[in-house]
Amino acid sequence: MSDQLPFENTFLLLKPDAVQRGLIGRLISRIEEKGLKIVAMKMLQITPEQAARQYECHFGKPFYPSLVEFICSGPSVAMIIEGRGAISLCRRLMGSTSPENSQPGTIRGDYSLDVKHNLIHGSDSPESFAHEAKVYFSEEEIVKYRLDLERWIYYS
Ligand code: IDP
Ligand code: MG
Repeated sequence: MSDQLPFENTFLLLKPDAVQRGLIGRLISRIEEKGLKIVAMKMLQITPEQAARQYECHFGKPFYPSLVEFICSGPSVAMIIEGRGAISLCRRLMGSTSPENSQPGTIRGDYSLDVKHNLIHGSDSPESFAHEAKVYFSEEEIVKYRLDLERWIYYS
């Protein structure tokens, strides 16, 4: 159908607070249960250089130094996700940045109380995805495969 959103990839990062709070499995389940496909995934300790590349759009903002310090403060889980309209869909699954606006039912709305410790990062545009994915993954680390379930998830 022509009105369906295109398949696209997005970059998600389960931040150090998600790992420390034992929420890795729960948050990945939300992505899988929605029908999205994980095409790359790794746990890593983010370096200040990687953090600076990922968050270069926020350089100079008051919260930038504490954001970089936080994102490097413990292991994170980096993922690339594929699905129809995956970028905006994952942003909706994540919920708003600010705790006052993140709705119950979203990841941040259900599990976070703080603008900084908000558990998850997601690309906000195809350009951000292209930039962020390169910080953490090589092309060879992105796996191309079909889920047998796809015909039960997508109208074709
Ligand atoms: P997003 O993660 O919802 O895209 P951005 O505005 O891109 O939000 O901010 C990047 C990250 O910086 C946020 O997820 C949050 O961890 C942190 N951050 C944003 N605004 C503030 C703030 O006002 N104080 C402290 N940390 C902030
Ligand atoms: Mg952002």
